[in-house]
Amino acid sequence: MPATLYGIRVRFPDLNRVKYSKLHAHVPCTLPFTILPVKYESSSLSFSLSIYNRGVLRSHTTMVKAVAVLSSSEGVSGTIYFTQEGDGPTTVNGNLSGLKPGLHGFHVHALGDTTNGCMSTGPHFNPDGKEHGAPDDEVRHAGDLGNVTVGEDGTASFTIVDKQIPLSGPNSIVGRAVVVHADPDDLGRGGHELSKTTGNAGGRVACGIIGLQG
Ligand SMILES: [Cu+2]
Ligand SMILES: [Zn+2]
Repeated sequence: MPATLYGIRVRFPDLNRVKYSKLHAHVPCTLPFTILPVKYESSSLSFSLSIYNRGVLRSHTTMVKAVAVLSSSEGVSGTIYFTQEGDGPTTVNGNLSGLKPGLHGFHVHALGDTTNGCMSTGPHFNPDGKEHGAPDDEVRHAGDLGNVTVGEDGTASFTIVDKQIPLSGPNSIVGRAVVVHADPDDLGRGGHELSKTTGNAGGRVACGIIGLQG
């Protein structure tokens, strides 16, 4: 049964006011919803979108973006971007350089504290008190993002989509840190005494604090 959308209201946090635009044509959509193309006029990439049907709020979506700039005394650098739409998974897009080729453990650690370099970022972010694991394991730390693969030129570009690292709410990773390790993460399967806590991924070669991005 087609419904009719009478308006779309978009809230831009950076403008601190509500913009309202009426659709001049009745737009048929199939319940529950068809996502309509909306032209975002804001330079901000964080926004919320509310869709009303006859004055009743029918859909509400927020987009949150965050970024971490990684650096280290060992010549490793990179930028990691995070985006989350509504309560969906978080997409992680990263670029790293200055690393040795091969696999490197890549985690969200609990603290955004770099007063003692990457050492003070705490353990893997683990709000549920679980053991270390692989990203697709039932038993894992929320911060367990597995490994990134570095090529012969020392760089890595990667995309990770994960459901356990939200950018808002009680388990938000904003204000925590991303850490790149010297060695591969064994994903809890290595049989080493550290496998179930850190994946035996070795030293912390670079890290960056995850901060909100406009
Ligand atoms: Cu780590
Ligand atoms: Zn872990």
